[in-house]
Amino acid sequence: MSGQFWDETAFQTLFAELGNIPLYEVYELTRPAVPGELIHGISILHSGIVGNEYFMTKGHYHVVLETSELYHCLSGQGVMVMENLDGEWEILELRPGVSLYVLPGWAHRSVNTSPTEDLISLFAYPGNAGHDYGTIETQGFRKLVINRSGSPAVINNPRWLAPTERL
Ligand code: PAN
Ligand code: ZN
Repeated sequence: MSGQFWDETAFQTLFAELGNIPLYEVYELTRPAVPGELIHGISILHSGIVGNEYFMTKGHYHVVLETSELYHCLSGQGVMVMENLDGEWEILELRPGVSLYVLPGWAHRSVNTSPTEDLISLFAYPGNAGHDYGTIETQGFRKLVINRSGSPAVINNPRWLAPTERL
């Protein structure tokens, strides 16, 4: 996750203090990479803060942009940050019992906004989806979710880089 948080100094300080601790864990049943299969599993995103940014997943597009994903929150509280290559974005709440659909073509990242609890979600996506981490690594998400006086707030990502070329 180095380079993914807005406050890289805070990330490096935490890393130096705690070592290479996992911010999140993913357990999934791998299935053949074909459209008829559903890869599914559980994501456990721990609670914590880097600078004033909540612990979050790295986030990605699917390599096959036409593939979608279903999330169902089992426990905790958080949000799903989503955006597409046309510049649209959306941030939806995750709380126990909420199902959330990530549309084809939308990058997605989950963020744990609880001060104490893990954010635990079940997910399922097509076997052929694949993961493109590079696009988000390079340009980031347009929006960040930060802790402002104890509550989540959405801000523009000051480090967001517009793609020089659109697909
Ligand atoms: C999820 C994610 C999981 C971890 O299974 O892979 O939440 O997030 P990152 O992959 O961004 O590190 C999913 O969206 N699969 O497609
Ligand atoms: Zn995905």
